[in-house]
Amino acid sequence: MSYVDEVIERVVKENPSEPEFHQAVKEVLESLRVVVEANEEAYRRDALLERLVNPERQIKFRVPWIDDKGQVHVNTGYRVQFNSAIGPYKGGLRLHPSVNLGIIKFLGFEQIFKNSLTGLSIGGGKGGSDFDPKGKSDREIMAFCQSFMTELCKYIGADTDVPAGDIGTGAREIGYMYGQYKRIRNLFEGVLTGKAISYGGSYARTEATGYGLLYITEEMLKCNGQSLQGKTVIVSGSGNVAIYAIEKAGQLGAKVVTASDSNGWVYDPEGIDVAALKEIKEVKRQRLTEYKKYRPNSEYHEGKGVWGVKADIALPCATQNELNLEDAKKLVANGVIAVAEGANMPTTADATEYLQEKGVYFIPGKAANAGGVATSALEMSQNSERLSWTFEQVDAKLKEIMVNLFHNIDAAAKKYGFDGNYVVGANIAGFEKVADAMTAQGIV
Ligand code: NDP
Ligand code: 2IT
Repeated sequence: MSYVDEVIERVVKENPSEPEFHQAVKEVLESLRVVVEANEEAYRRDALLERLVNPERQIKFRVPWIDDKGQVHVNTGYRVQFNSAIGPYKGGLRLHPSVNLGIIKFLGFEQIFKNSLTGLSIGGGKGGSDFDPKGKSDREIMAFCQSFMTELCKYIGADTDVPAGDIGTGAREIGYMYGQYKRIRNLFEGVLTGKAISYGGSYARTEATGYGLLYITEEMLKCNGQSLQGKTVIVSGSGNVAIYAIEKAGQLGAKVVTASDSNGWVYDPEGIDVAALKEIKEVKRQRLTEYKKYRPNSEYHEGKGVWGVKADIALPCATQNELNLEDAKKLVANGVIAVAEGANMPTTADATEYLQEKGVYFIPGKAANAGGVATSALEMSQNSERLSWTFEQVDAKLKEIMVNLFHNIDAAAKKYGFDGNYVVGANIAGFEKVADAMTAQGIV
């Protein structure tokens, strides 16, 4: 059996009930087959792939907190410190009832390659909790965040592990967690990113994932003789990534006609009103049903449905496995030319394969949404030098990073004979730097 197949088999056997982790490992290792075969003897001797798929450390802890009625709740907290070969662990904290160890491991594993692709010095990690922030008061959110950080603060630090936002964790949660970290550790340091500007946050971090997604999409289209100008775009989600993807798509001349949340979706034929979306989601924290009040000509539908809307480009920006084979068939039938993943692994494996077979340009999340973590690394740099760069400076660096990233994955795909396969390109380009660093650092 080939080395890649052996390791995939072991991962499935040794990590039962973690389907998302298996999915992520399979996709990456399948892509690496050609590189692994070329170095098989050394990699096998050093157990490089076994070390790559085993987190350096995984922490699981109890998070007790008290609700507004005095009832105590207990959630589970996680931090998976996956790989520190090229820098301190870096990756977000997800707060969502679906969180379990397998979800955090899939996200942490993806983060290794994503962070490597940014070209910056950051290793891979991820964390979170099965806590559900929906419907909680500010005080309850604070109680949870403080309890969560009371334990997490023992394992993180500005040069050790630097968490950030993800689903359910935005500026409010980062603020409460930062306050508790500082209080316990007595350190004012860049231990979290996605902070508000008033205490060490970076301009453009809020916008970075969505903006970066459009910068790389635009560059990819440009290199294939196309552009975003005049294109119709469908977006899923209505959170941090979706909102700023919609905003930047509009600035680059495209029209986004959909957004969604976990209850339903909106179709706005004149283009999604970003100011209305921000007010509903960022300020009032309401459901998308409210959107029609701002835009009477729009439609609201319960359930799932954005992938059935006719468009040129699809940007899944909500969650894992939200775009399946059936959805991919609809996209192709409707003439979609490009799919770029704002979320982490939103496209199922069979859907990805189908889209690629049909000639749809496909940029995987670890490349397409890397602008968020890249800007987090820029926030770390600013914190280290105790200076703050302007919005324009950070945005220009973000754009440069995304353009370079596209050319790196494109070149890696071409080098190994997979021209235009950005999945293979991203996995290989991300892996090479990490593998070199792991080899140089010996068996650790
Ligand atoms: P938010 O919490 O801000 O928004 C998430 C959005 O996705 C909401 O509209 C939410 O709807 C929807 N959603 C979440 N879970 C589900 C689900 N199970 N089914 C349907 N809809 C769902 O998160 P972000 O925008 O930050 O994250 C979105 C994706 O982007 C995630 O995959 C995340 O890992 C990834 N990502 C985020 C980065 C960042 O910087 N924030 C960076 C790179 C990737 P509802 O509110 O109803 O739950
Ligand atoms: O998935 C991701 O890359 C993030 N949630 C952002 C991580 C970060 O450290 O900014």
